[in-house]
Amino acid sequence: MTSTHSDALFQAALTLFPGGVNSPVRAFAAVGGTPRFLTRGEGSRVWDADGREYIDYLGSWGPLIAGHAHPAIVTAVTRAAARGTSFGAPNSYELELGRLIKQAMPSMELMRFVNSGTEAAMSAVRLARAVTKRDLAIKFAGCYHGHADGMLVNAGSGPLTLGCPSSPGVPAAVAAQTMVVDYNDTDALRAVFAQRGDQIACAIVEPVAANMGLVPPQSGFLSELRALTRSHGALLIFDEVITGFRLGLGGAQARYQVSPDLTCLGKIIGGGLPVGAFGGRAEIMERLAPLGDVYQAGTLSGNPVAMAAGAAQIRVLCEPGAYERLERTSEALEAGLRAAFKECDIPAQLHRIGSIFGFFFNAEAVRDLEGVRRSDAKMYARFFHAMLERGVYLAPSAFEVGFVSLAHSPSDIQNTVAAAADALATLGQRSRRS
Ligand code: HOZ
Repeated sequence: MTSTHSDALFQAALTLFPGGVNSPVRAFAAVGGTPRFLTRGEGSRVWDADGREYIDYLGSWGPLIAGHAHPAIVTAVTRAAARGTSFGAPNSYELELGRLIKQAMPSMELMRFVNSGTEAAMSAVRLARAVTKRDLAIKFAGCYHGHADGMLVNAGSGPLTLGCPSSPGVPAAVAAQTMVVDYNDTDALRAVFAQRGDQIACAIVEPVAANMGLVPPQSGFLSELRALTRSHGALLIFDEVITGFRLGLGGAQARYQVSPDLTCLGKIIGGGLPVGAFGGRAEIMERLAPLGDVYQAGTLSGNPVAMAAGAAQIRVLCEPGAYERLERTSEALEAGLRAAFKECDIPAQLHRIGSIFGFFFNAEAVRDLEGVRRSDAKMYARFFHAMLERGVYLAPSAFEVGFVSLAHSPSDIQNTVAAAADALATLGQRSRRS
């Protein structure tokens, strides 16, 4: 299918931005073809520069849980912007969003707003190192915590998609301060703590890994991580950039009943505007400047327009029945997709937790990055394009996830399932022929 206006825009973008994009995962590099330039979003739908309409499951990589251009969020943004777009000074919008977050996640006794999940994770790890007076950080293979130097070690998301999970440019001395353990490997974790427990400042984890496709935590993994960090005097950092406010108001920590020392939040608390936050126990957070000596700052942090958008979205999520409705919609999508996969003879694993879902074209169960790597990314690319042609927009990478929003209707789900059944039937025939 030709994509005339998107093609032309992409050619122009190539003259301005490396690879034509301002974030690598957008470039369709792993699935091939020209990225669609999107011109409009409303509810569950997006439209591209050629006027094609798609049912969207990217949701701007997760934050748009209420759907595109939700009226309450648009009104909040418009009102706040009319009163000033930035002050670089305290403002009352910060208080409102801060209170909503603390109510939902009581482990965040004190928090600081930043501008992205990257900043949140980078600052949380720095704080953990200062508090514990130790340097080593544990991260898990295939988890992604943004692109700060120390976190670009065996990382998921774009680095995994593009084949550079440990990026050049990160000094070896910095990378050496990050120890990588396999996700869900409790034995390896015990061994690492047994060997170097007194040097470990923190373990940072996506409680549900969602940047290498969707890989749920196995029973006991998070509680053992909590126990080991606590008993060795290390801090536990939950990166809830994807799971926060997505798996329920209390995020993964409420769902799995494991309370971290520090939590990182990202784009979802900005309703689609650039926001992040990190927070946790007061005695830890009080080490931050200006109270303490750990420096962290940002001119646009606590930006009034972004704060207003985030608060408006959280208020939508607090409406009675919001998460129940999201669960019902997501269940229907899962059931329909499972039936479609069963009909075709393409081996696949479908994972879903709440409104997050992901596919692996793989006959075996997937529980870690090795399993993820064994899945057929080329088949995902074919499936992605087959869905795009049928009006369904999925993440342009086998190593990302899909998001259901409150705006997806029963007929969106029916249409998506019908598109998947048709796409898989075609791909199944093609793979039998080849
Ligand atoms: N964390 C996002 C994907 N899981 C990344 C989006 C981006 O890198 O643009």
